Amino acid sequence: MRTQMGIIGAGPAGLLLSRLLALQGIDSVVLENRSREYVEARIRAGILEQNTVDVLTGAGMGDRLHREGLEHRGVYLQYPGVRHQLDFPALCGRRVWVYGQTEVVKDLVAAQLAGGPPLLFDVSDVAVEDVDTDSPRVRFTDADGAARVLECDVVAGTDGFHGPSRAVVAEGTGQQLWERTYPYAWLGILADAAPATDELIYAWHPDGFALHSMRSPSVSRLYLQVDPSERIEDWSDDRIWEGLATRFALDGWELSTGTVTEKSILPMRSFVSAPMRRGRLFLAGDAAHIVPPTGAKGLNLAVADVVLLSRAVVRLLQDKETDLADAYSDTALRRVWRATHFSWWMTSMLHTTGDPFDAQLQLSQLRRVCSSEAAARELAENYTGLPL
Ligand code: RFL
Ligand code: PHB
Repeated sequence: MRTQMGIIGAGPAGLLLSRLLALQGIDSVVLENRSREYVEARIRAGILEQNTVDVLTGAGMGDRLHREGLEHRGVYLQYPGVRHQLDFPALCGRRVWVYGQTEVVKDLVAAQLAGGPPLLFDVSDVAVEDVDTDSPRVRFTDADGAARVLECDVVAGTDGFHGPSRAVVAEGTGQQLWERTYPYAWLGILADAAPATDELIYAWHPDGFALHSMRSPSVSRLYLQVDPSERIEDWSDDRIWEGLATRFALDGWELSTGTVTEKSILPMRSFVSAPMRRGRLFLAGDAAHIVPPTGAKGLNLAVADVVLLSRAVVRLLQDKETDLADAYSDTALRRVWRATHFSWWMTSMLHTTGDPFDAQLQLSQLRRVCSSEAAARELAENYTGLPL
């Protein structure tokens, strides 16, 4: 097999990259080691920046998003006795959308399978070779067990945090890694319950952080800060609802409850690797960086990476110019570090540590964001996404 761009991983980064390149006349093949059902059922992020919505719309992926997505003009920040709304359009002229990552992936997979570039599920043994030459290749075993070779001009490692591409970049470059593991985790549930709020609530509470999000007018997505050593088996639905009710408590307001359809515990970490390129292999999305979910940035960063990468690849393959490819890693990493700082800052402000001094600093910061337009604007600009 031969293609211009070999793409490893059919998460949002790989699928969108394939789509953006196809629109520019560049062919690609996407290789995914999981099944279509698995990829479409994975519950992850829920908030799209305005930039992400614009990119998806420009790529012809906006129909269902505009029909079913929920446009939000802000979020609530809560601490005991106070629930304060941040009005994003007033603060920075931008908004965000609630539309699950699973829905973005379903839309992209459907477009790809309806006449888009090849997308192969259930492949295994993916290995990238010769990335320091102009003709890299990807070896893999297809779903029928046959050994295959994909000859490429360029390869994208969009294979997430556990994929093989980052290690290939590390071998040939003096790769640098930065990492922070946080002493908290999120217990997340999906529930058949109409959200009791019009916009997301980020709540600080002495028992720990809680987040009220949603997926639709009838489905709520809720999170509780827990210790990373907690086991999901020890959290009955009643215990989760009680924890949520305590942390979101506010006079005159009541949480809606319903059947819990999914629950899991997610670790929280920050991770950045540089460079995001070795020769003709380019990393994008979670393959190169992870942020804790408090800033809602993971999926949006993956989209920002592939917008840059698609421009660099078009210029490299069509104009035979290397400038954008050479600038890709540094340009992407500047945005990655901004999102890494914002996500760390939101995480640090909202998660209790058990230290009373930390708690006073957090409450002081929250009061500041809720009373100073300058402080609120800083949060709003970062949350809604800085211009691409
Ligand atoms: P993805 O989505 O992980 O996609 C990578 C794809 O590569 C495939 N793959 C391979 N394919 C072929 N061969 C191999 N050897 C392969 N190894 C892996 C994988 O099966 C997968 O299909 O990365 P991408 O595209 O960069 O997208 C990034 C986003 O998925 C991610 O940043 C966010 O979902 C992060 N994240 C969250 N972000 C938020 O903003 N809010 C959230 O609530 C939120 N929840 C989450 C999350 C990430 C999670 N992970 C990764 C553990 C919850 C979870 C559980
Ligand atoms: C979600 O809806 O899953 C979600 C929303 C906002 C976040 C993290 C996750 O900051």
